[in-house]
This record gives sequence, C-alpha cells and structure tokens, in this order.
Amino acid sequence: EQQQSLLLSSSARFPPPQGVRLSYGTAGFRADAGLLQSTVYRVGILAALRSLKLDSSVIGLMITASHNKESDNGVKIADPSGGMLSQHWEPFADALANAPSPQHLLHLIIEFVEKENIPLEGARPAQILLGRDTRPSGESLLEAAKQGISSILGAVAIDMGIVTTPQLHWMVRARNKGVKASELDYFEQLSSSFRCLMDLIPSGSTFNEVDYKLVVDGANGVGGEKLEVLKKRLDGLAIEVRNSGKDGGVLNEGVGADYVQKEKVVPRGFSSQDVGIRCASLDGDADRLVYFSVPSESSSKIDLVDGDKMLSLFAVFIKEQLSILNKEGHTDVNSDYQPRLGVIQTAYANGASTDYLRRLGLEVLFTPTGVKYLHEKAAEYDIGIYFEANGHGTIVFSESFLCWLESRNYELSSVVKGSEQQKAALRLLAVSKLINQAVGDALSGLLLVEAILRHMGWSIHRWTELYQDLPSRQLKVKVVDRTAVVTANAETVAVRPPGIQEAINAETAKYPQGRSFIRPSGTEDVIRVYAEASTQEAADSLANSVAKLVD
Ligand code: NG1
Ligand code: ZN
Repeated sequence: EQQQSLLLSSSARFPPPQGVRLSYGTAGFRADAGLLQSTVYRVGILAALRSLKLDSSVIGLMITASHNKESDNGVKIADPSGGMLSQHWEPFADALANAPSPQHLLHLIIEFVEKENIPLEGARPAQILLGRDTRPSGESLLEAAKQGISSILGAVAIDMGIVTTPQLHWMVRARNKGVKASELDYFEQLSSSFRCLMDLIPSGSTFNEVDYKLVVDGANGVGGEKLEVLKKRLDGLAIEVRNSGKDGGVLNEGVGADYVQKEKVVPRGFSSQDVGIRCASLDGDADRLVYFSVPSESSSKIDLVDGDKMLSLFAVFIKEQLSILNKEGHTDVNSDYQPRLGVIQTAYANGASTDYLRRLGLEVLFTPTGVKYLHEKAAEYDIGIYFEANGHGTIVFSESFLCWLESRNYELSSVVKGSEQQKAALRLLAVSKLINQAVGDALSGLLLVEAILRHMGWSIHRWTELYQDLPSRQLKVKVVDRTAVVTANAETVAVRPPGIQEAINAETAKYPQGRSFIRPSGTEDVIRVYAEASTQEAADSLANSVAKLVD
C-alpha cells in the first residue's frame, strides 16, 4: 500500500516525453539529455528491483552517452558481476521507459514483481552504485535516478560521483565479491599489477628511448582526468595527457577514440609535431581505446591501431605465456590442464585481423555487435579475449583457470623459484588483475598494451605491422524504420527485407576481397553499412552501392 502510493506520487513528478519511443539498445537508453529525466528516474526503479531480485546484490547505474555528442546523455545498468544488465530484463526496461502514465507504470511494476517473484519486502535493502560522466546534464539526471531508487522502500543509493563507465562496473563487481571497491582501490590494483608485469620483463628486451613517451587524447572527458591521477602511480612510463577537458575543448568534438577510429585523422591537439610518437585516444566515458601514430608531416592522416590489433597483441602475448607455461621443463610439476583460449570478434572486425588470428592457430568466434554478446561468449573460455574494432574489449579469465594458475605458480616456485615457467604464470596472474574483468576499460587496456610492448621490445610501428588492414568504409543511412532490417549469423546476413542479401552479394562479388553487411544500429536511428575490399576506392564504392540498396 505504502509502496504503491509512493510510486504513484513520485512518478507523477517525472512525466515521460511526448511522442518518443525509447529502447534499451546496444548500450542502454540514449537520447538528447533533455528527454531523459523520466527514463533515468524509471531506470532507478528498475535498478532497485534488480537488486532485490538478486538477494540485494549491488547493482550499478551509469549515466553516460559515451562517444556521442555532449548534449546527449544515456543510462545503463550493470549487473552484480559487473557485466551488462541481463538481456532477459531488457523488454521490461523498454516497457517501463515507455509507460504513458503513473498508473500504467505502477501496473507494469506490480505485474513484473509478481512474474519475477521479486521480494519487495526483502531481508536486506536494495543497493545501487551510481556513476556519471562529465556531461553537464549528468547532475540533474543523477538526481532523477536517486528519486527513482528511493521510490522503492528501503533502497539505498551510493553515489560514486564522476567516474569512467568501466570504473563503475569494476566497483560493482568488487563490492559483490566483498573486496574493497573505492576509486583508490581501483587505481591501486591497476598500478600494482602493471608494476608486476614491468618487473617481469625479460632482461634482453630492448626498447628505444623515444618509445618511452605516450601521448593520450582524453576526448575532453572523464578518462583524461582519471589518467592524470593514475599516471602519478606509474613508474617507467612517460604519459602526457591532452584534451583532458581542462583546456576548454568540448567532449568528443573532433577528439576521442570514436572520431579517430572512424575518420582516421589526428584529433584536435595533435599535429605533425607528433610524427612517430605513440599516441592513444580514449572515448568520452573511457571504455574504448585506440592507438595511432602520425606517419608523416605532410598530412593529417594517421596510422590507426584499432581494437582488432589490440586484440591481436593481447592474443600473441597470452599465447606465448601459455606455451612457456606448458613447456616440458625439468620440473615434474603436473601440467595436464589445457586452458581453452578463445577470441571473439564481430562482423566489424577487419578481415585481415581474423585471417591473422586464425593463422596463429587461435579459435575465432563471432557474435552480434554489442559488448553484452561478446562478453557472454568470451566467458565460455578459460581465457576469452574480445574486442570490437572500435576499441571496446577486454580479457576474461575463468575462476577455475585462475585457481589452477595460482596453484601452479605455488608449485613452480617451490621447485625453482624464478624459472621461466613461473614467470609466465605470474605474468598471466598480473594480466588478470590489470585488465578489467567486468567490461572493456581504456585505462587498464592502455596499461596492458604499454606493458606488452615493453615486454616484446616493440615500437608502435612494429605493432602496426603485425598485419595490414584491408581498406574499409562505414556509412550510415537514415531510414524511416530501421527495424525493417533483420539480420542473422552474427549480423553477417540480412534476412529482411526480402531479396536484399542477394543484392548485397551481387555487389560484393564485383570486388576482390570484398565483404559487406548491413545492420540496424542499436544506439542511433540508422542502418549501418560496412564494406571492405582490396583498395580504398573499392571499399568506398562497395559501401556506396550497398547504401543505395538500403535507401
Ligand atoms: P550501434 O549503434 O548498435 O552500431 C555502437 C557501436 C557498438 C557499441 C555501441 C555502444 C559500431 C559500429 N557500433 O553500436 O560497437 O560500441 O555503439 O557504444 O561501432
Ligand atoms: Zn564509451
């Protein structure tokens, strides 16, 4: 009774916007910030219910629109593992966001609570960790989220302030494991595992003086700010942060990982002065990372190192450590455990990367776009490495593999301390602590890249040359109804509208090494077109002809 009247009165203060239909897409709800008060309020309710459903575990609620323009915002939920909200609840999220009146909203909630058996009078209160990026609209949206949370009796909101998306996911995961989960703990875990990897670098590894320097484009967002703090705890690495948001630049405008990856030009704040230097770009909420270098003084073009190449670097390193670990040594330590290593990509992965990874003998799988799909697949392996081409990805380790690794390390150290095998075990353990197991994290990814390059003695140039990207082109086409396109086989085939796939096939066949696909975006009202082929002209032309088929 009390609960119902509380919901009715509080939701009346957050009327939904007229004439818009919101959907919990690839990355939660996203829209112009002005439209989102009621949505964020309602997601606050959803987060509290989710917590109650899961024995009052901590749930995360993040307010961000990532790489989108500053006037946009968004909201998404992190489940207790630190991963994305279970897909099973997405339809409820959609229904909640679009309920036209407080009465409808209440009705939906009552129905759902019953169906899902949610203990409203739980033994412990719901707990929600809140975070937001640097967008000016974040503050009032955060207030709306708090109102939503407190309209479920007893629910507790814990505000973490301005954090990166992966920091919030990391904190949710850590709290639910019962370990310390402040921002300081996050920095401490990253810097100490980074140090551990640096201490284990083979003594023969050579690194040129010029390669010590790394320049990072912070997208004028939260990531640059956090990196300024983190870098003070790191030895042996000279990081310069540009576009940290303090020098007047606008979030994601001509800067950031999305811009750099899509436009393949230098972001603001970088110039021909940076020729040859290793550079990296974060996106607006620091869950994406790409590297790049400026090849010549005469143009603003860059050599891009995208998510696929980061994945390749990680895969090469991990494969090397596993093979050291499994070498028949002079020890009689039992090593019958064969960890399963899997690599997960999406259709956007450059074809050359997939070829390269398969040539390394790795198992490569594909899922639809969106980290929720990639992460889920990767979690089926002892070591699952996943990346989207845009630089969003991470490495996940199974509990059983980490246990085995701990005990292996212990056994090895009792035979010959400091053996190559033991070092390999220690490196893998350090990677599992450095890399964010909850979700893709630009800051932890950056430190892992830096440590591996140092380990290999590679310049960014050497890394770029692992393989040569096939030229590609991405386009977006505005359509009346993007749901008219339906895909299958990890989005590589369009099954609707009828006949379109045949037409795409016919176009693609005209180009050597041609590949093309279309899919409805989960974050924008567009159909995306991707094409690759043996030359840039061919990729552009293929993308253009496929875009015409969609129009
Ligand atoms: P959509 O709009 O569904 O293509 C985009 C990215 C995804 C993912 C989400 C969430 C591309 C082609 N798509 O999704 O990979 O990062 O945003 O931010 O980059
Ligand atoms: Zn992002």
